[in-house]
Amino acid sequence: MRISKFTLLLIVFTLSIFSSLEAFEIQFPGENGFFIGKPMIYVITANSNDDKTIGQEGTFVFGPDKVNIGGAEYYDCTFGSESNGSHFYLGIDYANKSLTQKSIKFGQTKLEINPAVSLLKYPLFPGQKWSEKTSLVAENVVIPGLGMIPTALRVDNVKAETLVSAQVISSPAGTFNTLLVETTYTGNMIGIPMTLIQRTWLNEDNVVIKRNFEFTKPSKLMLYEIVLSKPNPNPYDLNWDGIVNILDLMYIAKFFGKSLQRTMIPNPDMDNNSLVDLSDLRLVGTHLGETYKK
Ligand SMILES: [Ca+2]
Ligand SMILES: [Ca+2]
Repeated sequence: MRISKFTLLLIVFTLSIFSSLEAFEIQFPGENGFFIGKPMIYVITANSNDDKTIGQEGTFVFGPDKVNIGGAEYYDCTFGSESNGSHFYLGIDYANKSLTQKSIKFGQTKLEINPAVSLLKYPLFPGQKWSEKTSLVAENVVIPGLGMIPTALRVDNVKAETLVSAQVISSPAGTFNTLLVETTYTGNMIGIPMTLIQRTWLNEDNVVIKRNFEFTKPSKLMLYEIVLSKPNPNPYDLNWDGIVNILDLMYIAKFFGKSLQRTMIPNPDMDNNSLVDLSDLRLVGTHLGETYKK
């Protein structure tokens, strides 16, 4: 009897350790935490507008340029590949510790969100949810096989419901513990029920590992999906200042001897053997002096 009680306690204790490892929280990172102006490299895994872009790598940059929309300032966040460009107009709301989404442009297609919705609301943790009302106006919508719709599509009384959950996901950049932030937009578009889901997977350092947009109604259609392709935007420039020098070696030294449980961004484990050691230092050492476009 005693032993079984003890065993039970041990199981509960072990489970509580595991669940606390699983359930991490992302705090409001402030302006710097959005890596403003730092390029991140993603690969396009879905694009209903142009499937030729699938497999292409592109660069996402959060700002630094800002635009004024309806009296409020938003960062002009861009994603560009060889033949495709998109803009996301995102605002940092310091008062409410959130990131707001105002407008999106995929090629010629424009989507206005009025009022702006909370894309991310900090702290983020599994089980957190929020709900907002908004309206959507889509211009120059292209339907595959049909071409461009000549009039703007307006969807009023849109319900935007967000749910946060924990997920471990793999991308070409590595394997990450992530929080999946999933927003379901539901409304009626010219009398037809519409559901659009926007998903963002963030790692513990507030870096987007994967993002997609999918229509589940009126029909299932993955509009767009990008996945993080590299943990270091420029391979040997670990502090992202455009040059490989002593500062990059110092970044590796900070983690020297450590075995990494997950991929870090930037990643000091240059040869991806899960251990930060001399061979990682050597790899950066052989590229000293190299410069990258900022
Ligand atoms: Ca550097
Ligand atoms: Ca290594």
